[in-house]
Amino acid sequence: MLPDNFLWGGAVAAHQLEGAYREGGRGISTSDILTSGNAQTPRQITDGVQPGCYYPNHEGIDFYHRYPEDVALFEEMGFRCFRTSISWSRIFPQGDELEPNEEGLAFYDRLFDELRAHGMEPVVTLCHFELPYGLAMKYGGFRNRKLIDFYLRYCEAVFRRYKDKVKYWLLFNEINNQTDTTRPIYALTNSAILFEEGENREQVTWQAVHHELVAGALAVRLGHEINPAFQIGCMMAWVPIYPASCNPKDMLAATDRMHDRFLFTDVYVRGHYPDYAASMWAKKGVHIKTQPGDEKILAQGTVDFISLSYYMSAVVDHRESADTDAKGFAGSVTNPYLQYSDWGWAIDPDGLRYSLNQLYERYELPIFVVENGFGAYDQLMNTPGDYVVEDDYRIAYLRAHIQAVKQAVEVDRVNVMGYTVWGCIDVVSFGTGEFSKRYGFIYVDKDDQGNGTLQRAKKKSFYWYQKVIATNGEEL
Ligand code: BGP
Repeated sequence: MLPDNFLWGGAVAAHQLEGAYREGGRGISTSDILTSGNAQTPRQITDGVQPGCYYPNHEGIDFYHRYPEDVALFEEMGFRCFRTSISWSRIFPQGDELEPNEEGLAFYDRLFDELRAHGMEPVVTLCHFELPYGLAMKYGGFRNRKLIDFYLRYCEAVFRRYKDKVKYWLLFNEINNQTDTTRPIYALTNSAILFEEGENREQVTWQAVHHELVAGALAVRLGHEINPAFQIGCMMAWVPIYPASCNPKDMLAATDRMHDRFLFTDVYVRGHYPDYAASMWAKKGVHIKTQPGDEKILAQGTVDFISLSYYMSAVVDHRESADTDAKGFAGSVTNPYLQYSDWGWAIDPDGLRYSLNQLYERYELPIFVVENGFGAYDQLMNTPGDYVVEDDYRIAYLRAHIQAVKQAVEVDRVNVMGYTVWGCIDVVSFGTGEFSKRYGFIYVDKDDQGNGTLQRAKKKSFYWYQKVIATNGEEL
């Protein structure tokens, strides 16, 4: 059995659903300059907001105005928690102001009050893929150490304001995405960095990572000073990397690639860089500039829990000749034992159980699965009844993954705090900017060009998840 206080719910991020991108004094954020793309064409980063370009996040699903209706639907499903993020540029429009924007703060007061009134614990990501664009333009993003102060000023403002409304906080969403320096969207969304022509991307990225780890540790300390009951966690994109064969060289290659992930959790949980960091950086030709006192900061600001997103696994083959262009995940070869989604993501529920075990064995800290879900093209039914989409494929994916969480808890004794389904209501896809890559239990009438009434309607999975929560995961 899962514990009675298991945090069932759903997850979203401000920039993917709020819309109202210039309302309430909000400044432009790094996600506002991303056009829409699709499975073949990547999203473009434009030079500021350009006339004539389509930016799907500007409207999102207009959650900013419609949240009461959505929160009522979440309550109907029985959510015990709801994970969203605060849009940093609603609070500090340019990022470097001395005082926060009251209108922005007031919006989240209303949202968190609404959630609590409907029985949901807010789980809040401080920085989910959007930083004030001003910080990118004026300071070069997190490559600049000054960003630590701006981040802390922002954290302090929201920690104090929502001290009695929010208990669970996440520092930086999927902080490890940026280790893939081949895709500039990650540097932009993780760190407000726009790469310059010819610069050493690894150097810039790992320096930014250091600043973010220091900023995160300081935020943990600050948060605990403001309210000792705060639970503050890191947030990782967790993709377990399997060896392509039992050739020990593949095993070593997999271990090596996992270091890109473990480095972050090692620092967050143990409070210091692991020894392998030095060889990783040396291999990449990276030299991290630190300041006296950084070590102490990291040691004193360790997290209370680990949170992660889990969608897929990947496979590494040590041979340079291997076809690593397979599917979904950079540098991965195809896994013949798994099925893939329409976007090439390997469907692997056992990989979730495996990951929970790996992390728990290593750290013995509670783990929160704050993202898991199935992006798919949904077909509206010709004659809708109680629901408008028969999404049995989504139910099958979620059922298998929840089963995996249960086995991890019940059989392997991993301490899992909760599980929130990504995109519990249809939102703009982060990776492609499409709207037709849908994850929701709730359908939103909108297409890839931005047309639609934005009306909400239930899918079959809505009723399924309602039953899952009502039985605390016993009926899947
Ligand atoms: C994670 C992000 C989310 C999200 C999700 C699904 O990387 O934290 O913001 O959108 O993945 O990805 P996508 O929208 O690209 O399908």
